[in-house]
Amino acid sequence: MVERVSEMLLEIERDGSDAILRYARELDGWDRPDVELGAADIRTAGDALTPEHRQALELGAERTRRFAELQRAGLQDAEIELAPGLTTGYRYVPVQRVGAYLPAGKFPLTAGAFMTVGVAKAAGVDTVVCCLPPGKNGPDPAVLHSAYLSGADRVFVLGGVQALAGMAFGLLGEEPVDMIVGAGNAFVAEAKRQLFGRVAIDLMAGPSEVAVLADETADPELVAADLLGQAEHGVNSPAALVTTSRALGEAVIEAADKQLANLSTSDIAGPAWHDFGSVTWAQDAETAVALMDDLAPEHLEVHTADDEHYHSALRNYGSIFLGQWSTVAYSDKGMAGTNHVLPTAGGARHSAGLSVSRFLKPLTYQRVSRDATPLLAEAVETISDYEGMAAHEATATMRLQRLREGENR
Ligand code: HSO
Ligand code: ZN
Repeated sequence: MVERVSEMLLEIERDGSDAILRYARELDGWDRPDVELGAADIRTAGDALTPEHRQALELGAERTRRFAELQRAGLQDAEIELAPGLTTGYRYVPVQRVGAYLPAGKFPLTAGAFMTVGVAKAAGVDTVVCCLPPGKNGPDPAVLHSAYLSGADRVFVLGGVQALAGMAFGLLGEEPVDMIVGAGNAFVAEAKRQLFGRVAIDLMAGPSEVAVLADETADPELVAADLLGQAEHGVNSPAALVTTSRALGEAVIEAADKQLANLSTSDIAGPAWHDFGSVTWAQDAETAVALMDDLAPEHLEVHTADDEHYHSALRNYGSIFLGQWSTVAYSDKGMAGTNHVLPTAGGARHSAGLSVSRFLKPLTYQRVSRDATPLLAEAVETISDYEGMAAHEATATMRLQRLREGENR
């Protein structure tokens, strides 16, 4: 697959839009002359949905935007005078062009648009281009409507490697994007990995994960439901329970089996739970925290008598859900406002999920006054001299000379 993707990328870069349209025809079955949707198609996609569905999506778009705005407000430009006449600072500047991939897959995950397009727009990104693969009957209307609600600037009905190539190389009448965000199938992930460097990416997402930390006060049926709720993502989706209560652990195993028997997606959640599920007993709260921090799950639920204790003690997770009333699906679907693009496979040990800050560059500046020159220039002469960098040294020396000559420029 690595080779196939790299061949496709090279070919598309060489042949441009023609190659993209050919792949759209061959791989996506899209045989219209154009892959870009017009403004009217985008605006009216929601007409195919029920009013309740439209309302739910509007709520998700709005909450996700408000949460992103909160984070944006927390990122303040700042300045400090480090020494008399030496002023340094930074200001947050948004990335100009972002490409968002909205997958179709076995489930049309509509909230993906809120998390990528919506958050990029909240950060102030000028242009967000979206690609979504067509299903049997064209693009999914709910995904399209979500893209519309999130403020997508241009939408292409394009999937897979050709979509990522089109965005990164700037084909189809688009300029190249600076960053590609959003998850897709294995080919999309591989294309994203190969394009990284040429463009920035959000993160490399593995199978979706959930972990629950529960004590004897937890409701085993809710815990089991929430574990299966994410096991449903794929047959290799890990779902872990860490509990300080053996009885609770046993009750959850029993409840999960019962629920699986009636779940329409048990062909996915069942194998995931049996092959990648786990129940671990921890002898005390401290051990439970250590086990969880080691796991560093994408989603972490806490169902205990003292959730806030765990909230302050835990350090490694993508997003945490506090108390039995807070379930992962609320964030997944955009209802909680938080981003569901989160690190998997232990990535939470070193990174956080996608947020407005990913689209903002804290650009630094410095302003040195004439009077501050000796302070900087003499030290730079000394250091450059030691390093043998004569041209660097000269930039400092010349300024000291100007100063001595009494120049005011
Ligand atoms: N849990 C997925 C997101 C999602 N799940 C959306 C359902 N809908 C990755 O965080
Ligand atoms: Zn999910």
